[in-house]
Amino acid sequence: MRPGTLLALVLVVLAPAVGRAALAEPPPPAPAAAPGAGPPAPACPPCEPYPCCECRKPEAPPCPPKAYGTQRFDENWRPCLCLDPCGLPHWTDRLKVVGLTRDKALWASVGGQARVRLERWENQGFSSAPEADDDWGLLRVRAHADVHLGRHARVYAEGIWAYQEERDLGPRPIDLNQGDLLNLFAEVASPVGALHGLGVRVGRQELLFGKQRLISPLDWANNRRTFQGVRAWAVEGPHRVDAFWTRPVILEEGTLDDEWNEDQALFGAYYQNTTWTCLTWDAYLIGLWRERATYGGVTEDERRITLGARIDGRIPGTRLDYEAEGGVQFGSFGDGDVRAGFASLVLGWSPCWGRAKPRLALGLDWASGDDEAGDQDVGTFNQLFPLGHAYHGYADLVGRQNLLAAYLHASVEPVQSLQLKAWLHGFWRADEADALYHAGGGVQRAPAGSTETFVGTELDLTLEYALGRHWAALLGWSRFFPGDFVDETGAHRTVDFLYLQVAWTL
Ligand SMILES: [Ca+2]
Ligand SMILES: [Ca+2]
Repeated sequence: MRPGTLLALVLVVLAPAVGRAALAEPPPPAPAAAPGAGPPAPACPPCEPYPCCECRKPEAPPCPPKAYGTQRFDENWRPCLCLDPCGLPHWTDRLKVVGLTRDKALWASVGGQARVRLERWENQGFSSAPEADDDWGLLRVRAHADVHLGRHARVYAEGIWAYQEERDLGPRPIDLNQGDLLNLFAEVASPVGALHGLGVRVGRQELLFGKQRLISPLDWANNRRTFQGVRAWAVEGPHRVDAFWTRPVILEEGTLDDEWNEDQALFGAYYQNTTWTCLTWDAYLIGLWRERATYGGVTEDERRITLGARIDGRIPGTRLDYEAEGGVQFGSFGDGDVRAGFASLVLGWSPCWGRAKPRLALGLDWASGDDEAGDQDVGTFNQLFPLGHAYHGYADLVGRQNLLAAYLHASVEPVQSLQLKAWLHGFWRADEADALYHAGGGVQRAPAGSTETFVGTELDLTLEYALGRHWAALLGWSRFFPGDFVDETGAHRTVDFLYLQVAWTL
């Protein structure tokens, strides 16, 4: 793709977004102050220390929901069902509560998303080969229908069409899908938002747990990840437990040809506790059975259990927040044992410096590696099905396996809905006998006898702009500076990644 073509594509992508800016829905009117209620609240709330920790009180679900969900089937539009459709804030909201019978006992919610991304790479794979400099476009469209039968049953269907253009080395499996089902499930459950209840969901379904470190629909990929099986849950006030048994779905580029992977099973139980306003915590057990998995050149059947926990909170009386997650993995690999683990810590500070909502954070990660290749004992952590893109640099050169990593992060919001973010990462191999893995979990670079552990540093800069609930734009640049290990084991050019993404969601 020539630079002129790229620029034209950018303009085509941006034009509707800019045009829509003028036509965007007006902000909802400020509620009129009741007589004697005093002056209206300032537009920008004062920055104060985080309040004391209290028991969380149940809140009535809002209409419309505050935001569209990463998984669209998690959105709760029922509170809008009995309102005057003409009174809903945006015309697209009327598509969320379409009565199919006069009494609306049968009703549907429809929606979707169109997303385009342009990517420009230099020195892919640390190489100076001709195809290492490349640019391409990605386009995908998703559409869903959520049909409710009374208060306790629904059928949810979501399709995807994903397309890639101009990649010299051809499309990757995560790029293409000429029409397939991301979700198709039937569900019987207590009403959404009920304080106590049970539910069960059967069919093809996306999965997302915690902060997506281990299980995620991987929204960054053009072709999202999905699973097929059964999930059941129980909710009792602030306690929720989910149990699931699924197989991952193999993405194929043809129409309606995605099928579950009979060689793999993902199952487990995930508990979430939201008792307190200042912290939430989760605990989980996840099993992954894989036929013919490969570690260190050895292929065997893998039986791996992950036992983990996560805590996420704010420290009352300060502007400090934290998040920690960790776990152990055990099981078998052929006749050998699996012994692995991971830990992740994030410490954040949101100082009261002006109105730009600054935040500074420090992150540390460890994921175990293997200390001896070629045998059947595995020490390599298995990152399972993560949103790898979110954690170890946006160039996706590093994954959560055999890894020591640290990063510094800063973000500001100079004007409303515009966010500037920066990260500086450092990466090391946890064990010198094991490989460097990429964000997809595969081997990025074999150890090749190197005793160097320093993999490199990466600088990530992003500019995010959201226009209401519907438009979102993302401009980003990443540069990866190879370290001693990459230098010693092959091509070692500095990698650049520039991208622009625009999405419209309804
Ligand atoms: Ca397909
Ligand atoms: Ca080993």
